Amino acid sequence: SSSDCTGSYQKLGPNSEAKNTQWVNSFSYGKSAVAAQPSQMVQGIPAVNPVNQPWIWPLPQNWERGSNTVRVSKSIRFEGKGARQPIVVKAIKRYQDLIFKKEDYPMIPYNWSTTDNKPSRSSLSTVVIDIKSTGDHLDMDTDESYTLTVPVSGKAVLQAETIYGALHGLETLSQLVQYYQERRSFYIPNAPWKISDFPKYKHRGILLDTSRHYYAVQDIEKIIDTLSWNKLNVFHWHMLDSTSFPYVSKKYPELAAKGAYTPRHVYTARDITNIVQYAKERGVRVIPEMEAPGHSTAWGYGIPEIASCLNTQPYFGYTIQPPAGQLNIAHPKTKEVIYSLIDEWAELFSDSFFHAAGDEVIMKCWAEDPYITNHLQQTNQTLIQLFENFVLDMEDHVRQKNKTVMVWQEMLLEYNFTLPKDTVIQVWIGSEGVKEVTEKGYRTIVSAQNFWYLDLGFGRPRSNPYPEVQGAGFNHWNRVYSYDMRANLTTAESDLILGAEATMWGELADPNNVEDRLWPRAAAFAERLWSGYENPKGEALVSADAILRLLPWREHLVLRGVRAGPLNQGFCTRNPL
Ligand code: CP6
Repeated sequence: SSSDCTGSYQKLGPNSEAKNTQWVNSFSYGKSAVAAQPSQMVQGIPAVNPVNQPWIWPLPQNWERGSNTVRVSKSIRFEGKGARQPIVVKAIKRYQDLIFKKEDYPMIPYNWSTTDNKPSRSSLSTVVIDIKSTGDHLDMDTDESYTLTVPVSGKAVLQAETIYGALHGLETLSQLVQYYQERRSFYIPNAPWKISDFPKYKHRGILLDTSRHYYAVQDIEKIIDTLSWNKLNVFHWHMLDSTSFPYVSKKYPELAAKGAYTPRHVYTARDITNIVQYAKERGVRVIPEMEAPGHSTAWGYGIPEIASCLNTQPYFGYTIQPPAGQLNIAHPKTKEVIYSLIDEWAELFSDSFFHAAGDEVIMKCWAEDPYITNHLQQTNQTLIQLFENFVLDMEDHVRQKNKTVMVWQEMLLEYNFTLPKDTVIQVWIGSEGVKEVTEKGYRTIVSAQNFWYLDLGFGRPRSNPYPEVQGAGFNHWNRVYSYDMRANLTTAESDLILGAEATMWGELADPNNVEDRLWPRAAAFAERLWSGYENPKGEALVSADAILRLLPWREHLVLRGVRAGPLNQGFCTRNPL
């Protein structure tokens, strides 16, 4: 029976009788499936009862609903001062389309036949948008909260502190609307609704690597759309790496001229400005990463004197991956170039965060470069001192632009450089790193490679640290969802977690497979970051419940044009029995 689809995610607890029959309003699994729904006990924390969840992804913090069905007018209007703010005007246009995108719902139609909802006589034709603050500034501390009420009759009200909260509210509203196939029209079931929502973590991002493989501007914009639908708010742009230098610098055009894969595989200042604006209109910050001084071979194609061990053959021992080459940290020209690029990016990328990298440098590349060894002798310093000075000067230059500096964990944990306390440390190796960084009192962004490196695909079977999580040896959505980045932290330490980023490194991903790699797994990640590990009542959010919302959410992403991979056999998402 269809219960097998969800049964494998369930941990049968002592209170496994779910008596609530409201489920039929929300899920299309057939009665037998729901009869088997357990209310779960997860490590002593009572879990959210799956039969009481709305079809919203990520799950809102607080929600109440009733038992009336309200028809939604196709000419739904948005009014109020908030609805006239330019970014909101554009969002309304998008959502007027997205709300009614369910006509061809591919699988899982909303299960109306079993609903015990009373039909409301009036229909919803107006949403009042009320936004407290004016302005459109977006950064990590932007208030993203919103409240949404949908009455049985009369106007719906969307209230938010900022336009960005209002955007999230529009997304939630779009998810409340369901298509009724037999009646060929759209309804919101379970009105009246009262939702008051906010994110658990402020920094909720995806890293995209556009150096190993190039992504066209439209490819990037499509990813940004999908981020916003999942209430993710950071696009970490890992634009540069050893393999190609696609940025067309104003001051040093030779870098892209020689370093890009082809003259067309580039990002101009105009492309960047467009992407930053596109993202902002969807509540997404764009944080640039200037990958240096490692992973930077391609800089040397345009300006050879700023590179060490350029294309050394064989590369083994000189770099993590080919081609060999990283920045010559002793050469004055290197600083000149890097500071100019920082100046250009500080303008183009308006965000207050700037990533100064520092990952995976290989000492042998510098230790065998006569330019560097001569310099070390003349200046009477060690290679590590030279490295530290280079890195701290670079970060200082970023700080002078009034930016918060982000770096990879090696800067603190491997080299123990004297980083200012406001530096944000991105952890990528393992969860031990989260403990070490926060113990030292630094703020952190977590990108645990065993769980949130989505470019690595589903395979790579490894020892399974969560045997109770079905399929956790493979990095499928459930494993992504299972990772608790607060593990072993004190409260003070876990308060230093600003959020997390799932990564899409580029060695094995390009625009042809990126959507399948990202979705729906990055949606599972997104719910952890937005909804957290427990709801405000202290009930755990567990995968056995989440799957009941994630299955339809994946279908929904497909409807919106995203090539999201399937979560299970089609059998599990077919029409109800
Ligand atoms: N590129 C850069 C990479 C990686 C890093 N930096 C990476 C390392 C290990 C894995 C995946 C990606 N490809 N510039 C590390 C931050 Cl498993």
